[in-house]
Amino acid sequence: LNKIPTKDRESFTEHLKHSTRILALCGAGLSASSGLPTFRGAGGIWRNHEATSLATPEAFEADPALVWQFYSYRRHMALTANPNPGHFALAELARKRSQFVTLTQNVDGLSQRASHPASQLHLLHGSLFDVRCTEFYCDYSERDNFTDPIVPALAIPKGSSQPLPSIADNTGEEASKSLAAAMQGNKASQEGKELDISDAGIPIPRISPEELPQCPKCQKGLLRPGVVWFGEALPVKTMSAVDKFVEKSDIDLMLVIGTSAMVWPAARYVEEARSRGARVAVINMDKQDGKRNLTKRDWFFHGDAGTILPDILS
Ligand code: BJW
Repeated sequence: LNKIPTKDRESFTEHLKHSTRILALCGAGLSASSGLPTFRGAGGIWRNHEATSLATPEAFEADPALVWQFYSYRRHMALTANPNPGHFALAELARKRSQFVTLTQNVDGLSQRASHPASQLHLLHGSLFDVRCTEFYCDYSERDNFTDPIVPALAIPKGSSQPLPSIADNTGEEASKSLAAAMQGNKASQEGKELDISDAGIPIPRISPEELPQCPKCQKGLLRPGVVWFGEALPVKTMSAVDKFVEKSDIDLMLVIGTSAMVWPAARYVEEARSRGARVAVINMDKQDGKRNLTKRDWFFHGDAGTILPDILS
C-alpha cells in the first residue's frame, strides 16, 4: 500500500536490533485484515448501534438478548477468521525476544491462534471465549468456551426462502429495506449461506431471556461475555503483571499497532513507556489516528498492520 521511506526503515531496524525491553499495544486494526471490524469509524456500526454502545453493562442490563446477539455474532466471526501475518510477526518476535510483551485490547483470540507465547501476551479487555455469571453472589466462570453458537437460540439464521414481498406492497424506506433483506435472504438460502445479521435490514429472531446462556452453577443468573465493558475494571492479575514489567526498568521500544489509543487505561501505556525512555513506533491505516501525539523521535508507519509488521519486524 504505502512504501516505507528507506530512512525510516533503516533507523527503525537499527533501533529494534539494539532494543531489549519492548512493549506492543495492539487494537482492532491488527485484526482488520483478518476480516474483523474495528470499533470506531465506518466498521463500528452493528445493526444501527455503535459497537461501543453495546459494550457496556447498561446495554446488557437493558437488552441482554441484543448484546448476546452482538457477541455471538462476533464469536462466530472470530472463530471463522484466521490470524494474519501481523499476528504471526508479533508471535515470532515474542519467541525471539524474551523481554518483549504484547498488550492486546483485542478479544478475538487471533494472537493466541498465531501461537503468541501466552506468558508474553496480556489480554487487557478479556476474551470473547470467556463467560461468567452475572449474579453478584455467584463466582461461576468458564475459559475457552468455543461452542458456536453458545446456545441454539443464538445461531445465525440461514436465508429463508420466503416469497419476496410484491413490489406493490413496498413503498417507503422501511419497505425497500425489507425487500432488500428478503432478497438477501433468498440469495443466501439458494447458496446455503448465513445471513449477515450485522445489517439492520436483515431480520433476526426475538430471543427470550430463558433461551440465553444460563449459569450451570447457581441456575439463576444469565451468563455474560468475559470481556471488559466501559466503566469496568481491567483484570487485576493482568494489570499487575503488566505494571510489574513496565515498572521494572527502562523500555527501549513501544509499538502502537492498529489502535485509536483512546480507551483508558490501555492508552496510558504509550505515555508510560515514553516516560521510561521508549521510542515509539505507530502502525496505523489512518494518518490522523496514527499521528496523534507523535514526537520527533517516533516512527509512523502508514498502512495495514498485517502487511507492515512482517516487513518491519523480520
Ligand atoms: C488499522 C487497520 C489496519 C484499521 N492496519 N491499522 C476520560 C479519561 C480517562 C478515562 C476515561 C475518561 N472517560 C471515560 C473513561 C474510562 C473509559 C474510557 O477510556 N473511555 C474513553 C472512550 C474516553 N475506560 C473504561 O471505562 C475502562 N475501565 C475503567 O476505566 O475502569 C475504571 C474502574 C476502576 C476500578 C473499578 C471500576 C472501574 C474500560 C474500557 C473497556 C473498553 N472495552 C471495549 C470493549 C471490549 C469488549 C469487546 O470487544 O466488545 O474495548 S470498547 C473498545 O475500545 C474495545 C477495544 O478494545 C477498545 C479500543 O479500541 P481500538 O482497538 O483502539 O479500536 P478502534 O476502532 O478505536 O481503532 C482501530 C484503529 O485501527 C484505528 O485507529 C484505525 O485507523 C486502525 N486501523 N484498520 C492498521 N488494517
